[in-house]
Amino acid sequence: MTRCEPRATFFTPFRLDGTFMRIRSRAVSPPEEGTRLVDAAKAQSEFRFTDVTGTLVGLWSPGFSSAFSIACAHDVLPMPAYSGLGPADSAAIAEAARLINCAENPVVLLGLLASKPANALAVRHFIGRHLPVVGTFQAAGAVAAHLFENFGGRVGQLANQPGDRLLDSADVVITIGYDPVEYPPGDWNRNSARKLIHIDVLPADLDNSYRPYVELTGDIASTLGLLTPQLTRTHRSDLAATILKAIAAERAELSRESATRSGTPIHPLRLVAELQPFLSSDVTLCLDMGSFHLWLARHLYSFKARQILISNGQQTLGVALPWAIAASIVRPSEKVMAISGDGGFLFSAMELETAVRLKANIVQLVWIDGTYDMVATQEVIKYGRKSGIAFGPVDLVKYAEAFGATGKMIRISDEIAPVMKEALNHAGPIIVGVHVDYSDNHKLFEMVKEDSIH
Ligand SMILES: Cc1ncc(C[n+]2csc(CCOP(=O)(O)OP(=O)(O)O)c2C)c(N)n1
Ligand SMILES: [Mg+2]
Repeated sequence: MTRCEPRATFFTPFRLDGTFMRIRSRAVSPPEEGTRLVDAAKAQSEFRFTDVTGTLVGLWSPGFSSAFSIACAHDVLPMPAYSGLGPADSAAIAEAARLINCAENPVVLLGLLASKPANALAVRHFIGRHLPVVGTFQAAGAVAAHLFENFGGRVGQLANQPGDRLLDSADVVITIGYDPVEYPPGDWNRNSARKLIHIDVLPADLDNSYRPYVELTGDIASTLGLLTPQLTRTHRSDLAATILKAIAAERAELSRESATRSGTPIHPLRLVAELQPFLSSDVTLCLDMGSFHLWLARHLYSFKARQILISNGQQTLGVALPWAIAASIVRPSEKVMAISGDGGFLFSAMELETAVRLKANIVQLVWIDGTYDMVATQEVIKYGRKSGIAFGPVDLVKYAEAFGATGKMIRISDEIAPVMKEALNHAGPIIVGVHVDYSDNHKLFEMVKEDSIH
């Protein structure tokens, strides 16, 4: 703009359509009626976006207008003409393709960076070549709905999931955008002779249990863009097809059974089943850490990259509400849901003040059991008893009201859908509490491979 318009003496509206690597914008907060423009402009928020596609409109002001406006377009920060990693080495890509093509039973393990929207698109083409796939919690949403039958489910934290059976069966594992902290290799690949193909922006973090045979280091989407056309596989292996069929049957059975659980307090699987329809494509979900998060991370599906943001890899308690506030700023036209346990919620509950001040459209659901259950359950497994995990009752409705927010309780399972519907239509932050039945939580931690308990 500044290069092409320096001599113009007229106001010029302009429009730019495109995908923008980085955008910084400012906006005036809604002023009280009667506020002078100059005072209103003092309270501005700045927003930063990356990798956004859309339309930018502006008004270029000529030099003579500097007495009453800011002349020209603002100076822009100089951007590199080209930046980015580029694809991995072509010989390494060819070797990876050879290995995948001749593997008996290759399985893809998706990690956090696979759920970056640009990468997720390339991942979909890649796994569309008859490649069975599992994903860590952080890869949520990377597998599209039409590839669901290829998807063994989410894995992580404990090696006891249906997806772990699929991963275990592999003679070649292709990791994409995976960081060991998401699911330590010692938990899923200890003493294994299978070959690993590592596709990431960074070289592998080597470990006794993670020694890739081929490393494809570079931009993930462009690397997959070169690798996918070299694949010649025409169908899934019989072994993978059998495991995936069994997983699909278990999934169907679980969702049938979940929908019929109607006791009070409410069973986590009923909550998951009732929440699933609310995960429409215009909703972002931020999860805190705790037993509740294992129920959701394993059983709540998403087919949109970066729709479910999952706290794991030793993430700190209390992240859900602050994440939700941030998400509501970055995605102003979407509805944001946060889910926390009662313990984790109290770690950052004072941030409700921020949410109220920003009028953030957030539904914060809190699963109430009066304990730090994830710690309690693990204490019982390790030491045979629990200690220091209980805390007193908190009235979440009064807490919300004390901040000028709204609070609601879900008392029985038939209230889940109507209360959530009302909460999602509510303007501004709303806290929804629900008492949960954790009597099955020990099952979350059972059936773990002997050598992966730590
Ligand atoms: C800052 C911090 N302290 C401690 C932990 C360990 N931790 C993980 S889960 C958990 C309990 C969470 O309790 P709650 O939020 O009530 O969820 P629940 O397990 O009861 O579903 C704790 C203490 C942590 N992740 N972060
Ligand atoms: Mg709790």
